[in-house]
Amino acid sequence: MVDIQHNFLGIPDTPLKKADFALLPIPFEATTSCLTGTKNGPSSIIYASNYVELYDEEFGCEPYTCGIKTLLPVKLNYKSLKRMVSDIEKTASLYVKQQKVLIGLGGEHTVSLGLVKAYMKHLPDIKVLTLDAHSDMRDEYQGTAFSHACVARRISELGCPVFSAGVRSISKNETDFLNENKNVKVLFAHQMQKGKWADTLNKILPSGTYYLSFDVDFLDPSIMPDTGTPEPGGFLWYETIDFLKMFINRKDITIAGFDVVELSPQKFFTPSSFLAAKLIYKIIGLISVKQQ
Ligand SMILES: [Mn+2]
Repeated sequence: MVDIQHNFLGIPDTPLKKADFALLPIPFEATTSCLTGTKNGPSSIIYASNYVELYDEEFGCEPYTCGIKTLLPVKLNYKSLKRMVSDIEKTASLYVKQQKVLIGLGGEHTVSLGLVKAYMKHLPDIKVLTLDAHSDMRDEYQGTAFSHACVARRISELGCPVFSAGVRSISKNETDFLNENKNVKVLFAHQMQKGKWADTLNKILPSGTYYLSFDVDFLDPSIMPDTGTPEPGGFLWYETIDFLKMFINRKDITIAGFDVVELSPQKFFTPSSFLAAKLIYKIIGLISVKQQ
């Protein structure tokens, strides 16, 4: 048996004071539509992260030395979805106000609503970029306004600008909502297939402080099959990393926090969970190398 620690990357526990990053597992699953299992996302990613190489050959360093604190999972009260969102907000606020880069580990996409609410309290001018196969702009889905399919709409209703890219599944009603709302912008996947989409997307994104919400179904199902609602025509590893590099390295942009959501591991360890763990470590690396 391999001795797996319950810290992200298997690193020794880091005191919060010494950590720039705080990783918050949120095993929230209440409204998944197709493949279930997002509640197992955080534990599967943390397990897989034990096998991620700590040294990053691109950055020439071990980015974990910036300090990554793995927090205890958020306690969720399943009696009320609204209450669950506010529990996430309350827990996240504790770390956002200490200016930690908070990493939300989903769980289904609804968790982003609680996380963004926490950020808006402390950084009212924050903007949200969501990379997602779906626009998540429904007013209601399967009888609830707190469905994963409504999360971007709920976030936009908080008054913060929402930019969404990679979308390749959207309803007529959501399209009407987009056309009527100026603080929501979508770059569709079909508009990103030709040429340098990373450039195009960066031109759309104004300067400012951002919260990045990464739904793993942004990626192509060939490299990310373990997700609730997989959609063909997604994005591959290097093009995604190239975009993140351009975005995070921009001098006029700061990333205050991010989440990785919607992993539904069909087994405890899958290549998808390893990919998600490596993606999180890459984003940590990009943010911490930029800060130095
Ligand atoms: Mn999605």
